[in-house]
Amino acid sequence: MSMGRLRYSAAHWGVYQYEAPDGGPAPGVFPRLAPYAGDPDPAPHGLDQLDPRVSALRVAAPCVRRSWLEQGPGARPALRGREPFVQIDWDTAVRLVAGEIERVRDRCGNTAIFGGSYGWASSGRFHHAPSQLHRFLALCGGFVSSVDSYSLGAGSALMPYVCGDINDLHAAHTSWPVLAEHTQLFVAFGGVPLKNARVSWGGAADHRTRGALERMARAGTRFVNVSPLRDTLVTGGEVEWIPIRPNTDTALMLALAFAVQSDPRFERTFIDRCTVGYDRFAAYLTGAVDATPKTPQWASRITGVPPERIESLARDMLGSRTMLNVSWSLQRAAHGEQPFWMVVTLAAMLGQIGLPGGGYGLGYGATNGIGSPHRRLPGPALPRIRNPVSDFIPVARIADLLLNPGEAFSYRGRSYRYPDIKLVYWAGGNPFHHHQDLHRLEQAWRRPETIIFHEQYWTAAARRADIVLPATIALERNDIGCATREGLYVAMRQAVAPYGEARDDYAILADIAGQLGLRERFTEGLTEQEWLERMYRENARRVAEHGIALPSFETFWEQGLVDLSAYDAPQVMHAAFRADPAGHPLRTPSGRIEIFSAEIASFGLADCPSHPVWLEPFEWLGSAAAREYPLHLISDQPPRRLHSQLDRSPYSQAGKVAGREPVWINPADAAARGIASGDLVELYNARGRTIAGAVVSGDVMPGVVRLATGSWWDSPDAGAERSGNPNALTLDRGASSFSQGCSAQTCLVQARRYRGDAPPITTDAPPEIISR
Ligand SMILES: Nc1nc2c(c(=O)[nH]1)N[C@H]1C(S)=C(S)[C@@H](COP(=O)(O)OP(=O)(O)OC[C@H]3O[C@@H](n4cnc5c(=O)[nH]c(N)nc54)[C@H](O)[C@@H]3O)O[C@H]1N2
Ligand SMILES: Nc1nc2c(c(=O)[nH]1)N[C@H]1C(S)=C(S)[C@@H](COP(=O)(O)OP(=O)(O)OC[C@H]3O[C@@H](n4cnc5c(=O)[nH]c(N)nc54)[C@H](O)[C@@H]3O)O[C@H]1N2
Ligand SMILES: [Mo]
Repeated sequence: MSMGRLRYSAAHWGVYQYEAPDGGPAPGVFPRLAPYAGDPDPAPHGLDQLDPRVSALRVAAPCVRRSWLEQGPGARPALRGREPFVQIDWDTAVRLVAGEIERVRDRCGNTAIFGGSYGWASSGRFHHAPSQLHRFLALCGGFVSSVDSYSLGAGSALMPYVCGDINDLHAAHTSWPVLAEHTQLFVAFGGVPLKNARVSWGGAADHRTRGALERMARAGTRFVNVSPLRDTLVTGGEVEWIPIRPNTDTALMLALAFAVQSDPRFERTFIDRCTVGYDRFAAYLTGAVDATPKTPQWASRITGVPPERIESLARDMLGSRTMLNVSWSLQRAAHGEQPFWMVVTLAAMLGQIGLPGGGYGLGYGATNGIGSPHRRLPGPALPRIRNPVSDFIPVARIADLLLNPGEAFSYRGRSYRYPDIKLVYWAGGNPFHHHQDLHRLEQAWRRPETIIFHEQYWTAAARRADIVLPATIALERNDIGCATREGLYVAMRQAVAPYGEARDDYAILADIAGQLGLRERFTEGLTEQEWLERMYRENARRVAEHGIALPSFETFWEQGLVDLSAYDAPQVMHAAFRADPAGHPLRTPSGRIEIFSAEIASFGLADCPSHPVWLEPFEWLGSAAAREYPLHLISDQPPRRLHSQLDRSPYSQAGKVAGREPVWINPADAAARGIASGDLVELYNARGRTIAGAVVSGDVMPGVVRLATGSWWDSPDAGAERSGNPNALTLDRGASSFSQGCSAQTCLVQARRYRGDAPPITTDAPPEIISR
């Protein structure tokens, strides 16, 4: 076969390139993926996308759960995930789904359809599965949606009251090169985990975070990592590690603030010009209102950090150009609003917000995009259709929604009710990965009459659906790749023929729309290629308003990449605001940073009051529950995959221990339990049990265990979950009644060595499928 030309594809892990065979994609012809040559630090995760061990788990044809097919909607819901599927043809599948939408809509109305469909899906601006589904369901009369994300539930709800919209703030972060030049002290609460900067939503193009940290270290920046885990900040140079009890960062920051305001060098110029409400907060800080001064001694008892360490760190912060960073994980916890609010408050007290290299960061390292020097420009987007249904849930309240129809919940100071859901329709996410306390979700999952999934793979969620429709992967279709502030447009040309009978989500929904008499409105009469051209051209017009001329669509499609790095513009967060607070106000009620929020005060919430405070987490190492469950479980993002995606790939599997996800445990905690590296370990609490493989390491502090998310949920019976999945253990409770955000990082467990034969993994092959 003669080799053709270089082509590209974008995945969340990175951009990949390959030689396209002449004659185009054909069945059985697989190009060899290589990292994009322009990437200084490529991520290997995406290289396995076409590996046969990954493809073996593809959904090959439309399938229906047997009882549902034989007895109709609602039949034997407890058998979801526990009985065979029946393979059907596409025409039947399209008729079944269309008929089910009509049935539920006519009987119960559109508020009985849940279409939130949360999840990362794949890269590609056109074939973005949740966006396609939302457009389709909006045309069908609407759906119950979800707001916010698992990533930033508490943080994104809070920030508009404190310093602005979270997406605007992310795009405004001070660029890495500016930090290398100016930052003397970088204090990271939760680290800057390089493993997390492997990905960017939509496609990391140049992995810059490792190089950025190394440049800072060489330039002499001093790094302090405040984290239960040492390895979350690696710079190639020295890093001081301050181990901290999980979920107590707000107490530490309060004590740092206490020490700062007692220091003679403390001065209020920035606070008086650029913030509101400091005095209300200060009355709490000093104990004037509650007789508890938030001293280093006070915080030391909560955090485990010695008081002298707190005092010296506060002194150093005042004496240096200091950047304070919080990882997103800090707010994915009970009262997760508080550490985000408090880091802004502490940075305001240091007075360096808006100065190069100083101020605060919300998640340097959480994804590759934070700190990018590329300009924030509009990207190609699928036009939206307004959803006629206004009912919604905060995204992490899915189990509550299904279990408690009609019940009230509060969100951002208002009260709402959960609608009564009969039909769940999902494309591009994996709730049996992302949700907490998955045993509880298993119960909730029995409530709807019908659950429809579009999936590429036999994930735990697909296995628990009634109707499963096989979707193509990004390499099997044409698309445009573009991630915010990654500086690259990628012509994602189809590289391989679709697997089995898989179809694009767009094509599937177009056919169902056709059955419902909505095809023209859904497709607007355009083919895939016409959509791509339209989205590209519309975007080129918007980009032109920023003074940047994109090449024609034809040129883009032919050359494969458009590189915008010539337009890079390193920036300093809040510089314009600092220079002229009245002329460049923040998007907050007062236009300033709100250390005290009158609006949040008006909600009257005990679990999210008017200024940052220390509130005890629901469960933590300082609570009574720690006597029975003395280990705090950190379920962080997995280094070798994105969430549950590609868990069965060789690259992800190479990270397993004894065939399970590794659990990291401190040598003292391991010794006390007779656990050695390589052993199977059972982690348990009152909510569940899971079996993981031990890694004994001093990189995790005593009293803490780490088990990354994303091993494929494997719970076929009443025994322990088999793959090492932390969501067998986590707590399904909103971070607060204000945000209802995901609070996965608040979780206590106990551990013991697993004795006896470990039960086999059952998710390595598709479920049983019978033909009619
Ligand atoms: N314990 C604990 N739990 C957590 C977290 C934690 O820190 N701790 N983190 C949370 C966070 S921050 C997040 S963002 C969530 C992530 O949760 P998700 O985003 O739901 O996880 P993914 O595994 O990325 O799921 C995406 C699914 O979409 C499918 N898919 C990909 N492309 C397509 C497509 O084109 N079409 C269709 N139909 N399907 C497609 C993939 O096969 C995959 O199953 O997890 C959350 N869960
Ligand atoms: N490789 C890879 N990268 C990813 C993802 C992935 O699945 N795989 N997912 C992406 C997504 S969707 C998101 S939202 C981001 C999430 O980004 P984050 O939320 O920042 O990521 P985590 O890995 O959950 O947590 C980072 C670190 O925070 C620390 N930490 C946890 N709890 C505490 C605490 O109470 N106090 C302190 N001081 N530190 C704590 C732990 O050391 C942990 O390793 O990551 C993104 N990046
Ligand atoms: Mo996330």
